[in-house]
Amino acid sequence: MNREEALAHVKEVLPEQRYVHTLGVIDTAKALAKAYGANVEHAETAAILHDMAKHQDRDAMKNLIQEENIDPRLLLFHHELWHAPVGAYLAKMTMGVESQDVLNAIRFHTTGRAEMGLLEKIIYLADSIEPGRKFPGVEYIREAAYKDLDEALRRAVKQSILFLIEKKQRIFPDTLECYNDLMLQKEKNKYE
Ligand code: DGI
Ligand code: FE
Ligand code: FE
Repeated sequence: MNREEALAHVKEVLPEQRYVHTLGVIDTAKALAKAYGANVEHAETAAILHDMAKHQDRDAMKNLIQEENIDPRLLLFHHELWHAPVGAYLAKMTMGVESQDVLNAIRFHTTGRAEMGLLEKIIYLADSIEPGRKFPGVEYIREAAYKDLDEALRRAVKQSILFLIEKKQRIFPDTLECYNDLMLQKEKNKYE
């Protein structure tokens, strides 16, 4: 599956607004990949496909998580989290994506996790700051994006956790582990 076919597929399965968001994530992810020396083609593939499962049927996603031995804790949390691991599964099974880096970037783009790889960080951040994103605090994250990837990520994860607390939603363990790990790296750097 080449880039054009993948893009045509997501255009087909996503509403216009989500497709436009995806185009923004592609541009931002490619720019970040260039800035930080990541594989630009991998960044582009992950960006194109990151939300491919966003509009999948909820029961179908639930069944897939159960049948394919995807992290069962997901089913105890908000269904918004499901499209990321389900997207990674579909990218592999229906789009022929083989790169584990690309699959992990799709899988963890919503929650993050501890010890994220470079491509995972880039896709998480691109999803958060693409030009269509308008939430309060997005400028503060954008300011750091091309200067200090981890600092930008800390700001983005913090914003996401604060948003969930405001909405009185539970926070998925990977999200908290992502935040803790980024803070630990910062503390380590301070004392080095
Ligand atoms: O798919 P997008 O809208 O582009 O962005 P996304 O994949 O980051 O999904 C964002 C949604 O996921 C948003 O509604 C908040 C929700 N979310 C992210 N982390 C958590 C979460 N929801 C819960 N309950 N817990 C989390 O840790
Ligand atoms: Fe998403
Ligand atoms: Fe997205």
